[in-house]
Amino acid sequence: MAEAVARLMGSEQAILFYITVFVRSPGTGARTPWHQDQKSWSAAGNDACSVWMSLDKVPRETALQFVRGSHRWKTDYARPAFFSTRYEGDDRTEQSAFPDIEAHREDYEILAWDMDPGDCLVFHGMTAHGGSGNLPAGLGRRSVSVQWLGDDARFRILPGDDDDPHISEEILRYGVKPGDPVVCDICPVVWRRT
Ligand SMILES: O=C(O)CCC(=O)C(=O)O
Repeated sequence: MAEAVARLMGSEQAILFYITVFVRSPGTGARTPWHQDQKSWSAAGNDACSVWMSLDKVPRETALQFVRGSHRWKTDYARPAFFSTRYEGDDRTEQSAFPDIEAHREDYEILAWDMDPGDCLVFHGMTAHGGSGNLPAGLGRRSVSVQWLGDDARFRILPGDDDDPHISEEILRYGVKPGDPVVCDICPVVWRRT
């Protein structure tokens, strides 16, 4: 996977940033809100991607969906509220509100695929995606999402609640400073072009 993503990013190296596991029990109706992964990453750069793999069969109707070309959007959209709560005084009005893709699906080119266990989707860190879930009765889903960084990705500190997962403090403890490549014991270079 490391070599594949490095080549797809056009990078000399692939740095393992973190791994997420999603477990939806059968009948889960909660859909994943539309979002751009990198808006909650304590790393920014064009060389950054996620690899999403399901361990179960994924029918297209409940698959993770993507807005084609959204990684090139020029607007800096706010991170939509995910599983977090906005608190009083949490004022981030400088960013435009994330578009309501679900209510205006016809305005976007939305892509999704049937997938077999082990199939992988690789997408840019800024590609808008969501809409998955809403599983029919009896069907569960276990998926793994692996976040990768490449040559130009740099460490940054995000406001508390946006840093999700909350790993910046840990990365700081490993000596990485804002503006540095995010390379340390917990974010290793897994593949390097020789
Ligand atoms: O599996 C899902 O529904 C969410 C996946 C996701 O948003 C991600 O991997 O970034």
